[in-house]
Amino acid sequence: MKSRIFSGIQPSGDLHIGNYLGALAQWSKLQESGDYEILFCVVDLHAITVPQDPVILKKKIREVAALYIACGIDPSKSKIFIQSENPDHAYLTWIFDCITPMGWMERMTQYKDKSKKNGERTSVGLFNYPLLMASDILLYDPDLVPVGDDQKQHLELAADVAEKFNKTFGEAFKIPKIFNQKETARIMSLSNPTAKMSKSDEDPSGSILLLDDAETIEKKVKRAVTDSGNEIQYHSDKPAISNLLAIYSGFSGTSIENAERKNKNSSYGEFKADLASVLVEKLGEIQRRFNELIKDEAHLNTVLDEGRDFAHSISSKKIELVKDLVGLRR
Ligand code: ATP
Ligand code: LTN
Repeated sequence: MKSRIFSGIQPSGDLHIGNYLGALAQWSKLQESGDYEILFCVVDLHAITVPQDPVILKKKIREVAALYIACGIDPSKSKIFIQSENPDHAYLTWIFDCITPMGWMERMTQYKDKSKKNGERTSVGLFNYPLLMASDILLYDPDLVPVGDDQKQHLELAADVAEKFNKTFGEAFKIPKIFNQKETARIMSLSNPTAKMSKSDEDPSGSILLLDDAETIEKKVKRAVTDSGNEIQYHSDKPAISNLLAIYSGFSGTSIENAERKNKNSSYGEFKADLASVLVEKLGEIQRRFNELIKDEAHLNTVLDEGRDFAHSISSKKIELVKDLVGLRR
């Protein structure tokens, strides 16, 4: 039997190059190895842990699914589905709610950061977010969960919850493993290299979106902050240039060392122009495929129906086992 992979992205905003390098590009590489059975989910139930406009959310759900495919996920090799179309995710979350100590959840740094903004108005769902993520994963017994560095703590929680369940009720879940590539594991904001590039960042100049046009990309790269000095060098003292080098390396398919060597005699301005052209070319290809896919509603629906049915055929067996172990039976 092939090893299994599970991962997901929230349709909570516009996907950016951090999502591409930290998630989508790695997913397609894993897919191309042919070694795995793969499930990729559009995690819309996670998106509503913060307020969303229903009309925009519907659009984003389809958009993210189409972007998965445009970025290289091939529905004949990997299954793509929408989280809210499989009720097993929310069901298992409730079971996990009931066995997870509050103390484990209160330690989650993403919750602490995100809840600062809204204080008392923060939703219970945002607090609960890591258990919905644990359910996404544990329903499918994946061997690998490819996510960016920022999700490591959530993965560790999922492993702890799985262990706790197995110990309390009997073996039901496989302990998941994180998978990421170090250099592209965390792409930083172009306007603040100490903060990660993020969909929910209010400053649009910090992120390059997968659907940005050429002119916008060029403008954003040109305005990206740089470090003092003038060497194009990957170094902890040079967080801004290191970030641009990581992006360059990720999009041109060359190593960081090669990217440094190639740009050794370039000025910051020349390096940025080179980076912008690499981005415009690669994102242009993605956008052409995306525009085709988003027009063909029937095709996308077929892909998502098939993905949902496949996912449910696996998760429903897990739910039956869990109900049995917990004692939820007549
Ligand atoms: P939000 O800002 O709303 O939390 P996000 O931009 O962090 O969203 P997610 O949907 O939470 O995006 O993440 C989708 C995937 O992209 C995850 O695997 C995550 O680790 C990865 N990812 C997100 N941002 C980055 C980044 N800046 N660098 C590398 N990977 C990232
Ligand atoms: N929280 C994740 C998105 C996510 C996910 C998952 C990733 C939700 N459920 C299951 C991997 C597996 C994030 O990247 N922000």
